[in-house]
Amino acid sequence: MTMQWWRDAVIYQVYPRSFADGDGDGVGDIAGIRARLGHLRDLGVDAIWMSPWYPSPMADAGYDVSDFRDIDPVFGSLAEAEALIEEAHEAGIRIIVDIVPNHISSEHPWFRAALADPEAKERDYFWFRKSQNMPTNWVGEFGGTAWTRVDDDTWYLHLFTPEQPDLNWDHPEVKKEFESILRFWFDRGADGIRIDSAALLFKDPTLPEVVEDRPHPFHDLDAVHDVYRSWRRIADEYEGRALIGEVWMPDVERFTNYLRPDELHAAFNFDFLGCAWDPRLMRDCVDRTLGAHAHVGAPPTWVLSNHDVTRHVTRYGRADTTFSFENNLDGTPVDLELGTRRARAAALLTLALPGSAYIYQGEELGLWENEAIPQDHIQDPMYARRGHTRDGCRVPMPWSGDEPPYDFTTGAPWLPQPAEWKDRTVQAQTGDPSSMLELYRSAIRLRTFTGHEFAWLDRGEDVLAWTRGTDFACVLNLSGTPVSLPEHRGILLASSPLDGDLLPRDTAVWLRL
Ligand code: TEU
Repeated sequence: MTMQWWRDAVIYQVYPRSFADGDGDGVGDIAGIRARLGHLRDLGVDAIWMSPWYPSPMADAGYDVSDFRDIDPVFGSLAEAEALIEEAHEAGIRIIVDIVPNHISSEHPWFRAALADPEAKERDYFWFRKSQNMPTNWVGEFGGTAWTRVDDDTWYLHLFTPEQPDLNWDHPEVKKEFESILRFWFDRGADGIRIDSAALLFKDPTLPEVVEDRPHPFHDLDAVHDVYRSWRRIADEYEGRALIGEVWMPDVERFTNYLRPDELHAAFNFDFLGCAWDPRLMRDCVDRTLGAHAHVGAPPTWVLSNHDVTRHVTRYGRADTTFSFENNLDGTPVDLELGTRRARAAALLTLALPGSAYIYQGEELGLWENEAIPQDHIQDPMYARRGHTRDGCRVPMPWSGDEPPYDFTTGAPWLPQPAEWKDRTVQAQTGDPSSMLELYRSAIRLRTFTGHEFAWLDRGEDVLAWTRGTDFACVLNLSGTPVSLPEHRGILLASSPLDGDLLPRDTAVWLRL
C-alpha cells in the first residue's frame, strides 16, 4: 500500500465499549481489543478507527471528553493504548483515533474553571451569554434546547447534551489546544484522526435564529476550513497521516469543500444511509459520489453502518430501507433473512466501488439491531430527547459459545445481546463458506483491483453493473427477478448462491472478465 493508504483502505470501526472485555466488568476495553487483534488481521482490514477512549463521564458514551491526552480507566491506560498501536502496526493495521473538537465534557478542567468563576479566562473558551430568556431557539442535534441556564441570567450553549458544552472556536487557545492534541496522537503513532461533527465548530457570534435560505448560524461556517488547513499542515509534517471528517452535509458541493487538496484527506459519505434499496437511487448515489470526489481529487468513501444508525441488516429487512432517526424503532416488521441477503450484496457493492470502505464492528458478522433493549438499560442520551436510542447498534460483539455473553466478557455485558446470535458468533461463522464473516474475509482478500478504473456496464435499468480495469466486474441484481450474467471467465465471489447461470434478485457477484 502506498503512503496514501486511505485512498483505498478498508477501515474497521472499533466501538471500544462493545468489542471485547478483558477484565470482566462487562464493558469492552483495550486489553480485550489486544486479545482479539487476530480477528481484525484475519479479516484483512487496513486500519481501525477507535471511537473515543479518553477519560469521560460517559454522558454520551465517551463523546464527552474530559482529557484528550489519556485513556479512561474503564478502557485501560495510555501505556496500553500505546502497546495496542504498536501491536496493530506489527500486524499491518493502522490506527485512527477519534477527536471531538466541537465540544468537551462539562467535567473538563476548562469548563469547571469557567463555571466556578464568571471572571475566569476559560469562560471565553465557551459560549456563555447573559440573557433573561433563552438566547436563541436553536434546537440541539439530539433535539431539545441547546442552552442551559447556570444562574439567573447566564446560559451556555451545547449543541448536544448539557454535559457537552460547545467550545468557542474563535478563541486562539481553543485552536492551539487541538493542534497540540493532534500532535500528541501523531507522536504516539496514530495514523489518522477521525474528526467528530466536523462541520459544526463555529457559530455566528450574533446568534441569529435559524431561518431557511439564510446562512446557518452554526452549521458549516466558512471559518471551519481555516482550522482544517492548519490541521493539514500538521498532518503533513508527519508521514502517511490522514484526516477523516465526519461531515453530515446534504449539499455535495459544500461537502467536498472539506476535501480540497489542502484540507481533509477523506470524509464519510453517508449517502447510502439515506438511500433506499432501489436501483435508480443507488446508481444516482454512486454517480453523485464519484463525480463530487473526482472533482476535488479525494477518495470516495462508503458507509453502510456506524455507531449512530440502525444496523443495515435491520434497515434492509424493512419495507422502508432508508435510515432516519424517526423511522426506526417504530415497530415496523423486519425480515432478517431479506435484510441479511441485501446486506451481503451491499458488502460486495461497497467493497467493489472506487475508494475506501468503512466496516462498523459486527457488520462482518451480520449483526442486526437489538430493538428489544429494556428501557431501564438504555444509556443513549438521545433517547430522552428524540425517543430514539442508538444503543441497539452498540450491543457487545458475540465471539463464541451458544448463549450470551458469547465470550464478550466473563461478567454481565453492559447491553443485552440477543439469544439468537449464537449462529452469528465469530467462532460459528469461521470456516463456513456461506457465512457473512467468510464473505467479508474473501471480499477483502480479493479486493486487488482497487486502483483500476471504474466504468458502468449496461445491464438494464434495474441492474447495477460496472467494471474495474479490464478484468473485473461487479453485478448487482435489484430487479426482483433473476437476470443473466455478462460474459465472463469465472465467478470470484457471490453474495448468495447463483441459480445456474442466472443471478437471483438482491444478489451481487464479482466476475473475472
Ligand atoms: O455524531 C454527530 C452527529 O452530529 C449526528 O448526531 C448528527 O448530528 C445527526 O445524525 C444529524 O441528524 C457524532 C458521533 O458520531 C455521535 O456518536 C456523538 O453523539 C456526537 O457526534 C456528539 O459528539
